[in-house]
Amino acid sequence: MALNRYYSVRMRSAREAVHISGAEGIYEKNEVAKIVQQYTDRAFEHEKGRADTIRITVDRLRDRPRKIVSLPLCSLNTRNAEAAQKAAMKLLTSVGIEERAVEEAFKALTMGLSMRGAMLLDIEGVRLEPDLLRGVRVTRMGINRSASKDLSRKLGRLGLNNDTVKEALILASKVQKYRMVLGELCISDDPNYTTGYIATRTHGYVRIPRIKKRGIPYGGRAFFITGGEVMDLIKYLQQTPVIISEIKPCTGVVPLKEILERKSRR
Ligand code: PML
Repeated sequence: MALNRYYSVRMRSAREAVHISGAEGIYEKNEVAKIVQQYTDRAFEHEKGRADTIRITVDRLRDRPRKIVSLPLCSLNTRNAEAAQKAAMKLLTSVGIEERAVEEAFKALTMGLSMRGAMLLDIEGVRLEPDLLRGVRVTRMGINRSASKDLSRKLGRLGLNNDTVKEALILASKVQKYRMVLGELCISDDPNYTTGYIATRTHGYVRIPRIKKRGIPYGGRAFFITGGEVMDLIKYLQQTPVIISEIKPCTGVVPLKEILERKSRR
């Protein structure tokens, strides 16, 4: 049997043991050296400061990556954290997640601890991840060349063609592909990055500006999940290679009401 030609490339950088940046993708062998160089440059040039430790891991994938379609992307125009939280609440409860679960997630994500991975909550807000301090890291995801070009073009029209948005959309699309996941809430832990998002299969990837005040150095991700085997979900999130091969529409600001009326088109 021919060897799989895909490699997972992951980077994490830190300064004085404090996390600065991370990146990951799935690439063909002939692209790996160039990507390692790009990730290294990125770690050195990050606005949070120059990294003093950069860890890059390259693993050949045993399984062929599963090709998936991205979530469609749009933005709200929320004015402040209160409006952002209300919008997030409406989006998440509209897919069956209970208010108390969303409240629990906001509480945990804004209490001042940043976990490395995502927290898992059932629809009532009970935490399900085996390691409550580390959470669950989503890895083994990427985008192929033609989809990446298409995504850059679509995001470029919105002034959003940057690694942060691209990588968050790739991650959210992988996560929502698993049926047990009903929704995701993300607040960046970058103190200068105040846009978060909600992702659901019904509404797509909805960017939520001003979800936190500038200067707050914590955040994270919460995945809301419904009945099923949690360990199978964790295995999927951490080990199943997934590659985005098609990009759904990316639109600018859409009123919340319109998003809530939208049914899944995927
Ligand atoms: C992160 O990885 O820090 C979270 C990024 C959230 C991106 C939200 C967006 O601008 O679409």
